[in-house]
Amino acid sequence: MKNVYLRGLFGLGLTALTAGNACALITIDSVPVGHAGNAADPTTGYGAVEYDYGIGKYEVTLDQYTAFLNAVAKTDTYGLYNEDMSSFPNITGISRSGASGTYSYSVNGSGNRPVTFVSWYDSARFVNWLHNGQPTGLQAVGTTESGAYTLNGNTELITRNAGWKYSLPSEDEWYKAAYHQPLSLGGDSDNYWLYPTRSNMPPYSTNNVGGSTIYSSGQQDAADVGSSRWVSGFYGTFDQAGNVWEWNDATIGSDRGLRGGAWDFIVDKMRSSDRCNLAPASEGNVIGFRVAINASELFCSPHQAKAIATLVGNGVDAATMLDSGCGYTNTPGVRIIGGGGSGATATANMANGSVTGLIMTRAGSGYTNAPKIYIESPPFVPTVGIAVSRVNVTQRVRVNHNYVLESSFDLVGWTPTGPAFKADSEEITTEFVVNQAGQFFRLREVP
Ligand SMILES: [Ca+2]
Ligand SMILES: [Ca+2]
Ligand SMILES: [Ca+2]
Repeated sequence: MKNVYLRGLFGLGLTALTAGNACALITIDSVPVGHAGNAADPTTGYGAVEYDYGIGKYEVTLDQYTAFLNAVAKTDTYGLYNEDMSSFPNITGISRSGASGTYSYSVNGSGNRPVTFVSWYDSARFVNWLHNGQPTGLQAVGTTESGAYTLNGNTELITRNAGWKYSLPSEDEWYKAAYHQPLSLGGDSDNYWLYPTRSNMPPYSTNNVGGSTIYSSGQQDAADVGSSRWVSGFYGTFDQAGNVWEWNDATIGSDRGLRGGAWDFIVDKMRSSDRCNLAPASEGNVIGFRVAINASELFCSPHQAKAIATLVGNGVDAATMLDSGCGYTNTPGVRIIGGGGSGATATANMANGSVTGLIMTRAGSGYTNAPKIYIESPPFVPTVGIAVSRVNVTQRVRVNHNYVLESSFDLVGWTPTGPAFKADSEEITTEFVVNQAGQFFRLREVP
C-alpha cells in the first residue's frame, strides 16, 4: 500500500467531565447478509461465514463520526479527533472548537462523505459507542473502552469480545458482503466475484480517459457515500469498491487488515485477491471503516421496551432501561403511572429500532413509591402493563340472601376468597383482589 498519509497519535490531558446535553442519536443504515454457512472463495480462502449478520450499507460518514465526537470527545483522551480532519486538502470534513473539556465539533461541507484520519482504535471506539447505546461522557468503560472491544490505550492487538452488538467486520464478513453472490442467484461460477461490483471486470468505464473518473489517481477526493457512481454489491452495500479503504478485524503480524481500495488508488486494489494491512494506530486521508452488526441486533423479534423508575425525595429522578425492546419504527410514547404521585413525564430515545434510554422531562411530586413506566409497543405488538390489583364490581343481588365470593384459575375448581355474607341491599359492591394473572371470580348464592 502506498501514498497513505500517516500521522502519529497525539494525547491530551484529562480534565473534569462537563455535563453535556443529550445528543441526537445516529442511525446506521445496514443490510442483512444471509446464506450462512457458505463456502470460502476457492481462489483466496476468504468469505466463509457460519452465521447471519448485518453490515453497514455505507462507510461511516462525517455526520456520524461528528455525533460520536460530540458525545464522547469533549475531552479527547484517546485522540479520536485528528487535526488533519479539518485541514488536510481534499478531505476537510470536521472542525473542532473550544478547549479540552469543552471541545465541540462540526462538519464542514457534505457530512455524507466518509470519515477519514481514523485509526483502527478510533474505529473500534466508535463501534463500542454504538454497542453501548451511544452514551454521552468521558472516554471510559461504558462509553468507548468496553463493548465489542476491551481497549487499553492504543497499543495492543485486541480481539472482538463474545456478545458484541456492533463491531468492525471480520475479514470474512467484509469479504462476503463485498464479493459473494451464489451461482444459483446469478453469481459467478465459484460464487465469488473479483470486484465488489458484482463483476469480474474492472469497474470503470471505457469512456473515461485513463480508465475512469472514479478509480483513477486523477480523482481528487472521496465522494458522498452511496452516490450513484458507486455500484452496490449483491447484499446491497455501497463503496466496498473504493471511496476509502476500510479497516477490518484481521490481525496480520502486528498490523490490522484493510480492504477495498480508495479514491486515489488504482483499480486492482478493489480486487478480492488484494489484501492490505497497516499498523493499527495509522491514520490517513484514504482510510475509513464500516461497521458490522450482530444478527441479534438486526433480526430481532419485535417486543416492548421496559424500564423502571427510581425516586429522589417524592419525585421521579431517573428511568433505567431493563429491555431496549426491538422493532420500533417511531419514537414511542412514555407514561408514568401509580406510585402515589403525579406529574412525572419522560421521553424516549430511539436508535436502530430500539429504545436506547429515557430522558426525564418532569420529576412530578407526591410519589411515595416507584411508579410504573409504560413504554408504547412497536407496531403489531400489543402494549401491556396496566397493573391492576383490585377491581370493584357492582351488581344486583337478592336482599337477605347469602353469597360467597370465589376465585378460580381454570373455571372448574372454585375457592372461596372469604366467608359467606348476607346481602343487605339489592345492589352491592364487592372488591376483587387480583393477585395472579389469569384469575377468574364469581359471586355465588349459598344457603
Ligand atoms: Ca485518532
Ligand atoms: Ca470468481
Ligand atoms: Ca470503501
